[in-house]
Amino acid sequence: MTKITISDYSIEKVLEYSENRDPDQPEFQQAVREVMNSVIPFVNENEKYQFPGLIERLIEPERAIMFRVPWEDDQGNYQVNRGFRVQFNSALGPYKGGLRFNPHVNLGVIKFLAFEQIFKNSLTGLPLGGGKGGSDFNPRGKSEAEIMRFCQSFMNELYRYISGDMDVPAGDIGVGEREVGFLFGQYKRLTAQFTGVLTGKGLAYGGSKLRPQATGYGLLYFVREMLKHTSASIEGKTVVISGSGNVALFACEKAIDLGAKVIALSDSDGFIYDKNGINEEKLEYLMELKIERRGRIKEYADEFYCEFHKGKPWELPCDIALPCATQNEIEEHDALHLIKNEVTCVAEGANMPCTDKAMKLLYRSGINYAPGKASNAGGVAVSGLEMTQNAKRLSWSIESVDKNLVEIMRTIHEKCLEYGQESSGVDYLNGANIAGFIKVADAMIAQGHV
Ligand code: NDP
Ligand code: 2IT
Repeated sequence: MTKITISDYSIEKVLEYSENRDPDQPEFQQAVREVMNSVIPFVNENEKYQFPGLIERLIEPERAIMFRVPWEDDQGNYQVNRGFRVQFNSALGPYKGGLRFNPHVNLGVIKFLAFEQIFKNSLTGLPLGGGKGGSDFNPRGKSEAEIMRFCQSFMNELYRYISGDMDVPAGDIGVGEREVGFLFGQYKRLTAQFTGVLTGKGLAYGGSKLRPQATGYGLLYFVREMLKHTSASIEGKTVVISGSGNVALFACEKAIDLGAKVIALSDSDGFIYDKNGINEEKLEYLMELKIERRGRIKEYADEFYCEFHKGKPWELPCDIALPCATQNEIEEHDALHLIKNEVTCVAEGANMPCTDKAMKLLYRSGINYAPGKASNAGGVAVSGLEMTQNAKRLSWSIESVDKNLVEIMRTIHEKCLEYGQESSGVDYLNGANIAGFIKVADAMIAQGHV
């Protein structure tokens, strides 16, 4: 096994070390590469961070839990899925991060998400460590009863490893308010404790106002800051959004609210292209379609006589592109289409939706590009506010949560400028990675070699 010596930090050495340890985790290696490309040059220039073992600890989860999730489907068949919780870093606070239920989930995917979460949570300024979990369970087509049985079985194992002061999960792909409700119910039954052990809860039992909206709204607040910095505004801009889940729909709502024209949304079947723009009435239909009925995006095209196409929406001309579906959904050829069509801003609602090559192409073409750990941090930020409200047994008003969210997104933007301002523009990736790293590294150094 290669060892990294402090006198010899190089990006290549660190990546070789990481890849040798987990060669079968491409998404995790991609996330490590993306962070280390910013952090290692910074460490080399700042002696304080040349602390023995710091980088090795940073890329090694404190704990990774894997467990069996047996459940029974509606036909009486026994099913078995795999559950995960990666508790990556608790230097800043209890592990915090969502749960993803999706057939593509494996240990490497959860590790990439938990790793990204460390820096994102650091950027929020709140006392949150980084973690993530989930299962390869596919919720698509499952009945409500099956979802509940699955969630209960998942929690039968997970409850041993979480608590309001230790690890606080929330939602992510395939896990929304319904699933959080079932998970919370089972946790309460197993422990007889009513605590803020999960966020994204329903309003009736400890959820925060605006938590469902927070990631999408926060994304648009961040985009507003990016455009303001170049003396531009969202008003009148054409926006393409991928996905039509929690993040995408509320990003769409806030974009419309701020005067933009949203012409596309998607799901894993394809995308709708509505030349006239999605208005409030159509958005109401979409919320009912995707959140209540869990239907397919194509039904929107049938309802409002617009185009539906298979594939991804990145060939559509737009000013602002907001990938809000999943990792690596903008590949090199997609980025080339966006550049050809003169997109001016790409901000990530999803986690790591751009491949390495796509990201570099966008940045080098002078496009205002924001990485998810900065631009989608609004969701976990309001989760942090939910934890505070739960601890105080209080519920804040919409106005109060929104004001906090706006301020947190503005501050994250400022931190990106502090470490990412270049003569040619803002390198938001470097800015976010370095600002996120500094706080975590300071805490890790102070707490010793643990
Ligand atoms: P949802 O499950 O609510 O929605 C996911 C959306 O993305 C659906 O429209 C889904 O389509 C689509 N999608 C999922 N996988 C694929 C795929 N492989 N190809 C094409 N489309 C796909 O999840 P969220 O909206 O919560 O999450 C979306 C992204 O945002 C994820 O990357 C998540 O990690 C990130 N994120 C979420 C936060 C949150 O608070 N929820 C916070 C910060 C980031 P279909 O219905 O067909 O599967
Ligand atoms: O990726 C994310 O930041 C989330 N899925 C939200 C995590 C949270 O704890 O609210």
